[in-house]
Amino acid sequence: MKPVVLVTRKLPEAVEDRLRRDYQPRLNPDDRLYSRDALIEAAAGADAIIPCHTERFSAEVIARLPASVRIIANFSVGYDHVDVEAAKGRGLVVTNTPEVLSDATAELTILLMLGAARRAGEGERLVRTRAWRDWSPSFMVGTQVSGKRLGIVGLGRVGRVTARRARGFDMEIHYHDLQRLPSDLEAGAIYHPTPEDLMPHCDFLAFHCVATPQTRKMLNSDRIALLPPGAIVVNASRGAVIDDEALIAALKSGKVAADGLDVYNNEPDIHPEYRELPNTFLMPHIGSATKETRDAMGFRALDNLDAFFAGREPKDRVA
Ligand code: 8YV
Repeated sequence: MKPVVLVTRKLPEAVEDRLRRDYQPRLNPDDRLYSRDALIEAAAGADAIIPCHTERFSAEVIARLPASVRIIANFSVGYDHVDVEAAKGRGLVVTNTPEVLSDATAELTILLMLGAARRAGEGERLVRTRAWRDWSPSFMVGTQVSGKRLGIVGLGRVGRVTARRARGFDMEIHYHDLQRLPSDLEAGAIYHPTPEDLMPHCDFLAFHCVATPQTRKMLNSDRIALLPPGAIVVNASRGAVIDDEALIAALKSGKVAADGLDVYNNEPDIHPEYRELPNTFLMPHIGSATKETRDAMGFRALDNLDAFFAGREPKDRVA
């Protein structure tokens, strides 16, 4: 008997085709969002779940999952939506989809840097609303990206691709991570052992770290105060790493010239002031949203499922 797999969201066609071939999938063709209770109900009799970051597996949800469920094979690299300790406690295997989305997420980060620095949101709004009337040497003057210093928090797989792309703009790369990387991975990036050491070197600051209790509100008012005046902040990791009130105050005062955000606290009900400010460049959590990457994420989740049901260790096991 093929294992039963609950798939919480509509996945790319090629991924769903493979699911139909190898499993008994419970698909979600209308892509409706499951409530917590509906998710638990839909998992009845399932052997596995493929969720996205839109489903939260708190300790309470994990405790209520039917005993038949043995693996959560996430369609995401981030797994902060899963209480990993609770999963381990129940003997549930958890996997993620690293590597395959690094290029797409780094591309989006570069877009955020360019969009925020060159005021792309403002410019687009001006043209679209027919409010563009004139041109002058002082019109829509932004911040040049080329040759500036980019500070990266978390020089992991995505951070390193962002660094490579940014070098194409002759940027000098600085980084903070829990540990200094070997020099072949650093590729000339300058290590700072604490976020406080990193901040003064960031004309641009990009987050590529995971959301944990330790990184929650990592960008707070004390650290913003250490940034050079007119720094630009971008985030394509998780909203939790930013203290929204502190960043909004800095965007208003000009201490931070602009930000580019793809991820937020409490998505999609983001802090309303981000929408009101002119110097924010805002994307709706689309870091990995390319056809190539979404296919690859699905296949990677299925590779993990295939290994698990063949009695092998899934490659991307995180619990
Ligand atoms: C996805 C992401 O869009 O993989 C992640 O961690 O944040 C995004 O790339 C989303 O999480 C898919 O579930």
